[in-house]
Amino acid sequence: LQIIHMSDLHIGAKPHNEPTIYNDIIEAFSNSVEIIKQEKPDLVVIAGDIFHTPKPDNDSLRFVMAKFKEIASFDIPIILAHGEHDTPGRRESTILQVISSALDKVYAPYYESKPSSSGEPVYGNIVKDTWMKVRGLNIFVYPFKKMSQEKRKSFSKQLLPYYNKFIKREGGKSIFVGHFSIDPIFVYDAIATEDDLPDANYIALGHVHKRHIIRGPKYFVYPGSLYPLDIREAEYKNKRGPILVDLSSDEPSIEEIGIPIRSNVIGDLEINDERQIDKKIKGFVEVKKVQAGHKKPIIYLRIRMGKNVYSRVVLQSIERVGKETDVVIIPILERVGIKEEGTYRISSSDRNSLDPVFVMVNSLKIKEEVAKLLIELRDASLNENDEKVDEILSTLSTIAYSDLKVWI
Ligand SMILES: [Mn+2]
Repeated sequence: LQIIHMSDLHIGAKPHNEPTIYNDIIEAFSNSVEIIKQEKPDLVVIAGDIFHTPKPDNDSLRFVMAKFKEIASFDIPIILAHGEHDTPGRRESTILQVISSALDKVYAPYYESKPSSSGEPVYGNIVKDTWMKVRGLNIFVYPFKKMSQEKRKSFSKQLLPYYNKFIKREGGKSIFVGHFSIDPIFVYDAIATEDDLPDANYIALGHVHKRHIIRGPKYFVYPGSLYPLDIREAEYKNKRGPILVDLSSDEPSIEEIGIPIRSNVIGDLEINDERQIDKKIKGFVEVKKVQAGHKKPIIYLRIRMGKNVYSRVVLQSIERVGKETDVVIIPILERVGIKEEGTYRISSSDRNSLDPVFVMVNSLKIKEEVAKLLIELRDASLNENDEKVDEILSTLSTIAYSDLKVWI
């Protein structure tokens, strides 16, 4: 009993509007499908964020459907879990539901909330609705819903305990598939802890873009993003590609299958004099190009600009050098040494920089209280909770009013 587990493909993403990355992401999935055709597992599980957006471009959609058809032609079923990127905010069919209704052997379990008349717990029904049996294996797909962080947490607290009842009652082998982060793997938006995870033989997770493989007491894996989507992910030195899980014996065996990925490198340069920019950048790029071998690298170039250097001049230089060396250079500009003029820097190694509240407070110079409300407002509107939207708007206007009073 073998499973290929992947997640966070983000097909259709075009970070920094860079076609090379768009194509690389597609190629990475293509190569993974070749591995699937070689290994011929009993099942393929993709644990969310197959697409980068709920309505992917037609080329991405056509490509994914062709690849799924190829896999299905080997009589291998595909289980798709929904992630935050491929689930629409409105109540409408999801792209994964569309695909699964069009293709044989492709399943995308989805829980549609039904009004409960009695107010009785419906969690048992949710588990039942999103539970599948394929080749004797029980597959539980945790439902993904666009909800606020708090709601997601209380939902998981109530729903997760139900899985063990079903797992025990059914017996045999079982896997649990979910798209969420857990404490302590990724604390910031965790909705549960490792202890809360069901006692399935294997737990196929998605959402965390850095690879994590945990072999016992619970066996769970975050395969991570298939291709680095930004400078932060370019720093992850893990293998990329499918995870091959063998459930034949008591303890699952977990194997990483690497696929070739273009090297994504990070460079740091400090520029204080505009006259030497081209030479400096070119020298750096040439070295990285040689190190990368046969396939030209993608270079995330972090440039610390001195006081008298114009960002426009730096960007023009990068464009020139990129063309000349035929290398994709993604500039990340930071201003140094003029803090007093009101500029700021967010270091990517700073854990806090992942926190949207921190980013908003520092970049927009707003109160923490307001930043939190704005994030809640976004969640409420995604969730189409009109009541909550009104409530937040009225709170915001009160805060703004009391702020104004200080100035009047
Ligand atoms: Mn993702």
